[in-house]
Amino acid sequence: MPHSALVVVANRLPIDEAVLESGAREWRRSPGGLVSALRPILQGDGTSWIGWAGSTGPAPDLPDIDGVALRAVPQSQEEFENYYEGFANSTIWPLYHDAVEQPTFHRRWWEAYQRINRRFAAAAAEAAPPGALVWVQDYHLQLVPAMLRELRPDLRIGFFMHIPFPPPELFKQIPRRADLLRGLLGADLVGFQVPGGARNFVRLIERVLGLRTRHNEIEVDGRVVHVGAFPISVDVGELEELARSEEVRAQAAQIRADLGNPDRILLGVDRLDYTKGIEHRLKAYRELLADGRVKVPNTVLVQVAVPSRERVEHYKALREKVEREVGGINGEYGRLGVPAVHYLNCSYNRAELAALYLAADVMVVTPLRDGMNLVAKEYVACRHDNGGALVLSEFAGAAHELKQAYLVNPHDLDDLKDSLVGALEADPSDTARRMRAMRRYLRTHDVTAWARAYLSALEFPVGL
Ligand code: ADQ
Repeated sequence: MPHSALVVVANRLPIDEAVLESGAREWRRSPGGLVSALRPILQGDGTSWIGWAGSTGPAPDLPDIDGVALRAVPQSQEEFENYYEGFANSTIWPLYHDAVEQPTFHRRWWEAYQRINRRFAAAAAEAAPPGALVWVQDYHLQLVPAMLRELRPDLRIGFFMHIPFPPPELFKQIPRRADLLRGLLGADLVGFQVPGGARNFVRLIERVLGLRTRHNEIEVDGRVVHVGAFPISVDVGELEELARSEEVRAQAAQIRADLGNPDRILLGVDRLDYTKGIEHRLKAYRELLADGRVKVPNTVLVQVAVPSRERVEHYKALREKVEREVGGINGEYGRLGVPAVHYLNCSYNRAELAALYLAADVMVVTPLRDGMNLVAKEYVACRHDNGGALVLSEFAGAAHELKQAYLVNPHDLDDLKDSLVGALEADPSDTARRMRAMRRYLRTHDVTAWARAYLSALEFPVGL
């Protein structure tokens, strides 16, 4: 039987509540991300999206968005603290990112994680028409596939992990490791960003659960679970069109002028997260200034760091450290009216981001570990002029694909400094050759190609 309905299950619904000038509130579709990826296929009867609306307390009634029914899953403040800030973002997130910060574990966090996962599974079971495909997203909801299969064995279930999946030596530290693996095995297809994540998962299934595996197939309860790598991407066409627009090009020129028309602009755009390597980047830049290899005002660094998970301890500490470092660099190397680092915490719309990308000579993407990193791909997608150079960490999933970037080990300060200088001083014909090759690759590996590859592997009839 063809599966015609699609139900997406993700921690967050693809909407934000906006407060209008009149004081009235309105729900708006969140820009970018998964929702744009899935828009072309989120059509047809029975299509829905299940997730949290963003505030604790009872679930709000929500309007349909682009014909997709939105169903909010509620959570209390205490559940938010234990499930989201606790188990998801203080146990799983650091552990899956090479434990670059110390993961912590509390039994009450795990209990809340189970409870919320069960609530999501129940909501999906209620929303899904017979034989539908339910696509569960990310590390917040690893128990949902098995819980949902128990409630609705008629469904086809997919799971996609947006963040890295760690090697067995690390994963095995989690006190409830077998439960997590069994949760994921409820899916028909478990997708990861890169082949290494898929390999780690299969090895763990053998070692922790002792199940038989063959290549990327796992036999469990008389079913076969498929495992694979599906690198996510961006809407290349949309970004390129935006970046080509008169308005964005003018905005890019204005940004350069506002910065005092320096010879070279370095740019970092990240969520303020300890996995993104912001501190390492600042340290490298500071040493380059100290060595005299980079000089203000010829060169400036713009670092956009949008705060996230602000109540979690590691994030508070990071924000303070980054602010202190930026203050130190500007105190030492800035001039009146010309800071060495322009540090911005605001959130930008797509056009503003595209203008920043167009204005930047060197994009610095140096995470210590990252599932994919969409910023790197967005930068390439926007550079229709084949201008600009991308400095990219080997530890970002994107490095497996964007091989012509200036690849760097962000843990090695000298390598980071040399790569930054290499990119700053590169011959324009070399940077253009690299950019052209990366753009050629991305054009055929955009976000629609990602969704199509994943859903075809699940035998979902994709009209893409
Ligand atoms: P994130 O860790 O959030 O995603 P990333 O892939 O870089 O990291 O995506 C960030 C997104 O936020 C980008 O689309 C970027 O444009 C946007 N953004 C950043 N700063 C912004 C700002 N100031 N204003 C507006 N928008 C901003 C997780 C994983 C990644 C994986 C993605 C998708 O950690 O590894 O690539 O999911 O699977």
